[in-house]
Amino acid sequence: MRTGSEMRERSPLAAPNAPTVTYREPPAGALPPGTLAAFGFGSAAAVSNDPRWLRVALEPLGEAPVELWTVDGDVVAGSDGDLRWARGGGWLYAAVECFEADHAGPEGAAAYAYRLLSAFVAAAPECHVQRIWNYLGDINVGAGDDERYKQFCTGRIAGMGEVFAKGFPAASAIGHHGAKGLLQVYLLATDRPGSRVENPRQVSAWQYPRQYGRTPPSFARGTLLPADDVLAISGTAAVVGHASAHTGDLAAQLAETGRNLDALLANGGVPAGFDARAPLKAYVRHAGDAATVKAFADAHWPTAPLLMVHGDICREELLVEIDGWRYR
Ligand code: 3EB
Repeated sequence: MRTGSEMRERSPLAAPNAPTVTYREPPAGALPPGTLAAFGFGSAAAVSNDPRWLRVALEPLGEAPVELWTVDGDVVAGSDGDLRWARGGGWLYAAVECFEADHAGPEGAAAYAYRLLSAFVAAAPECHVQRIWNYLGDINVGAGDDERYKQFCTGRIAGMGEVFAKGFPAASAIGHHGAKGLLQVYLLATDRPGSRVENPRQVSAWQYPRQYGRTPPSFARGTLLPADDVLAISGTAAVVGHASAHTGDLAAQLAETGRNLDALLANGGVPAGFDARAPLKAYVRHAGDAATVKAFADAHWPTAPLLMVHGDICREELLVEIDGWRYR
């Protein structure tokens, strides 16, 4: 059997395998070998000093698995103040948790988190950010341009350093119901560029018109990870063009979200649909809608692992958002 390092010596240009993302029973002991990151969801999830472990402030709706990112190769991990990281097999996980009260609100906290992450990634061999997740509380509180999500967007771009100048990564930004003022941001980066994928049914988020705030959201609809065998899919909702569709109608928003996902997969050149290797996450605004969301997912993608969490979507009229991965 060849080891990972022997394979890289034989073909130095071959990309390392992308991490596999799986939902598992919470591990009884130590994290399995090759674990780059592990996520527990909600207040009942374990806490750990392992820098690779993050307790996400989103409550699970139904089953509460642990999400594991696994790479081919040895993993080393560490922490530095509010930042934690792990690297292995050419891939880097980095996370920042902070409280808005220490940074004068959501804008300052976002700028701080992105500055820390940008500086860390810029100094790393794995300096190409592929995918990023953002969780903040009370995301829809505040009117007009003062809505907290919009303040977050302004801080996010202010804190984005040079590593984001090549183009934005795929992302999700979700409202949690956990500790007041907690901001959680974590990312996946690697040692070579991926390719951004946009959705032909949707205006690119960074080109949203002024009505959505002073600072358009800085994310791509998806990233094709090197070497083009995995599509990392941003939070996808019932947005058509730049407008929210089907206000107040969950079934219609789900159907529209499904069409957006289909269009993104096609544009990314990956196979249609979601299968057993394509874990999905659904962010559900009203816990009472979980059964309807699950029924939709079961009907459309019967074999795809689904994790549902209670989360607010960044536009108040949107009831559900879905993200995930599509492995070729
Ligand atoms: C949308 O399509 C829905 O601000 O990072 C989806 C994914 C959304 C990411 C972000 C926002 C973000 O505009 C909202």
